[in-house]
Amino acid sequence: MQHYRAIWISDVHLGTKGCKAAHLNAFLKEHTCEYLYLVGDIIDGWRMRQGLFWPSLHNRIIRRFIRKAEKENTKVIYIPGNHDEFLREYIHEHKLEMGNIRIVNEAYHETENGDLLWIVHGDAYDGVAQYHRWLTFAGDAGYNFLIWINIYLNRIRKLFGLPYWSLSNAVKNKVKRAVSYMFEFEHTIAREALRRKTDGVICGHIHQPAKKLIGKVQYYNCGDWVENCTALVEDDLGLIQLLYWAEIGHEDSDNEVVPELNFLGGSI
Ligand SMILES: [Mn+2]
Repeated sequence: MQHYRAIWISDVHLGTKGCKAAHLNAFLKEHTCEYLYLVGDIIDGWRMRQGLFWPSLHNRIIRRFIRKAEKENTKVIYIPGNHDEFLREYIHEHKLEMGNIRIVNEAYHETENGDLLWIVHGDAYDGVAQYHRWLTFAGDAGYNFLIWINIYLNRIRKLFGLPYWSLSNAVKNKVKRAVSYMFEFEHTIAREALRRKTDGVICGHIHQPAKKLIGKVQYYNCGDWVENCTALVEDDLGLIQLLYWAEIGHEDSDNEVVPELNFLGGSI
């Protein structure tokens, strides 16, 4: 059992096949904290509209959140994202409280060493969401498959006297745009954190775990529990670290459902 002052997770996407629920369940079981921030896209309401996928393991995650609030006296702060925006409707006068669980649009957190952090999911600061799917796709086995298809596609094009067309180059261009998209997002958020006179920002949304300095602002991104399985944690001295479940985890949480192909319906 490991204790932290605060834990931040985002982009769990419960209700989708891609959610690494077994890993998250094990992570929550082994960690306690004073503050648990759920930084958006925890429940995927978009996917649920297309037919219900809700294994009991996903229920267990929800029960763990409630259990932490009730039994471990953890203050749970749920900040909805764009995929769980249905919860935003419940936020009257900017907050909804149920015992130790609060639902708010955004929050501020003061670390043990006095730094003020702005906590927000981040979709409001996202210009173009679509490019992201290409980035997750590129590192994938799907990329090799694309190149293979490309060979056959061009044989057909040649048959019809058409010039060579590089599919993989087209994908690479998309990836470049995805990288600049993320750069845009991170800098927009950091600028806003500076405008709000905070020392840093903790967000999610782009499924890209990060802990870095952007100008004068500490930029943290929780990452996700679809691919990266990451969490941000604050220790008792106020030090914030980015944890990768792959590095701290155990093999017994390995029984996972097959993830969905990200590029088909991947949206953030
Ligand atoms: Mn999102």
